[in-house]
Amino acid sequence: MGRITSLVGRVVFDSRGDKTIEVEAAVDGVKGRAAAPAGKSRGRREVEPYPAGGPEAAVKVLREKVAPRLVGHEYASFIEFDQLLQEIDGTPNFSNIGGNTALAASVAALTAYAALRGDPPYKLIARETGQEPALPLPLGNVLGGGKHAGQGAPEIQEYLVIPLNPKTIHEAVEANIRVHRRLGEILSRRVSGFPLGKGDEGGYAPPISVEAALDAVKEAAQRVGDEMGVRIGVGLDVAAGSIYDESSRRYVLKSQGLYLDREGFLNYIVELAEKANLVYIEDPFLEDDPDAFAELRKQLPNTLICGDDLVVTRRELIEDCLKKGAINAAIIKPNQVGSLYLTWRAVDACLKGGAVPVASHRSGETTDAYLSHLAVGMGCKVIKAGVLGGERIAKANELVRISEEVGASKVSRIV
Ligand code: 2PG
Ligand code: MG
Repeated sequence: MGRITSLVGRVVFDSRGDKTIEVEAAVDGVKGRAAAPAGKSRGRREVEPYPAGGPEAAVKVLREKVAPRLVGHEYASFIEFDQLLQEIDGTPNFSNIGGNTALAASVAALTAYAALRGDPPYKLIARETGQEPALPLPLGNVLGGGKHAGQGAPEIQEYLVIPLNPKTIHEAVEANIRVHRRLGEILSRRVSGFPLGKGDEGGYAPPISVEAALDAVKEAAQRVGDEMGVRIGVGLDVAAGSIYDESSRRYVLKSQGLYLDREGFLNYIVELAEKANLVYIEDPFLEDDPDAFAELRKQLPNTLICGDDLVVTRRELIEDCLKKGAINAAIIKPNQVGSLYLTWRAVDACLKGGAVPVASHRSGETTDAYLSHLAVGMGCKVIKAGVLGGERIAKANELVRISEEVGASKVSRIV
C-alpha cells in the first residue's frame, strides 16, 4: 500500500487539438499520469465528460473538491479508489466532477501505484479482476467517413480490419498496417485526384460511396491476408445515430441514393455483410432500438454484432441487451462511464454473458497507452485503437511491450 501524496490536473490537447484534462497523481511521491480522450459520435447515455466550464473547470474541481478528499488516502485498489471518486461526485453520471476528470484521476493513481510497486499497470488490473492476462486482437479502421471525416467521404463511419489467426501480436499489428498501406495504393489507382487525405482516426477518407469503400478495404485485406498467410476479417462501425434523419425517420446514405426505413436498412446491412463477408458490425441501428440489433443477430449468427452507443460501457445496459439477444460484443470505452471500476463492471457483464468485450479508443485521443493495459488486464479479446497515427500506434506499441512478459503468441481468438 501507499499514500496518495498529490493529485493535480492540467489542460492539455488531444489529437484533434481540442482541450482535455490530464491528471498527475503521486503515491508515496512516485508519479503517474493520464489524460482523457474525447468522442465525436457520442451516445446519449454517456456520463458528462466535464462539469460546466469544460476542462478548465475540471482542473479547478479536481483541485478544490477531489484532491482535498484523496490526498493522504491509502491507495489500496482501483476498485476502492474509483468508488471513492463516485462518492465524491455524488451523481449517477459524474455531472459534478466530470467523467473525464474521474477517469484521468483513476488511471493516474493506478499508474503511480504500479510505478511504486515496479509492476506494469496491466498486472495490477489483472490481479484485481482475476483475469489471466492475454493479448487482444487489434481491430483498426483503415478508412473513415461520417462524423470523423469531411464532406464527400462515405457516410458510414468506420471500415475496419482484424487479423483472426495471427501467430504473434507483432504479426497482428503488422497485418493491419500493411492493409492500410495497400488500401492507399488501391485508392490512388481507383479514385482519381484523391491525395490520400485521412480522417480523425488515421483511416483514409476518400470521396467515394459506402460500397466502393467497403470493396476497396475488402480487396486490401484479402491481398495482405494471402501474402502473410493470415485470415484478415473486415468490419464496419455504422455509428447509425450519425446517419439517421429524425424528420423523415430514415437511415440516409446519400452517396448510394438510399433513404431507408428500419426494415430496409436491416436488409441493406445484411446485404453488405454477405457481400464483404463482414465479421464485425458495430452500432448498425439507433441506440434506442435493441430489437433491430436482435433481428440482425438472428440473420447473421456468425457475425459479431457490437453495441457502442447502444450500451455506452454500462453494465446494466449490456446485461439488458444480452438478455434481449441484441449483441454478442460490446464496445468498452472507459470515458463513457468515467472510471476503471465502472469499466470493469461492464467488461465483467460481457464475460459472464458470453459476449466479446472490445476495448476502444475515441476519435479524439492522446498518446497515452493505458487502454492496452486495460484490455490485457480485464480480458478484452479485441482492442479497437486505430492503425496509424501517433496516438493510435502508441496503443499497438504498448501491446508489443506487454507481450514481452505475457508472451507474444498469447493472442486471443474470437472465432
Ligand atoms: C466510435 C468512436 C471511436 P467517437 O464511434 O466507436 O471509433 O468514435 O470516439 O467519435 O465516439
Ligand atoms: Mg462506435
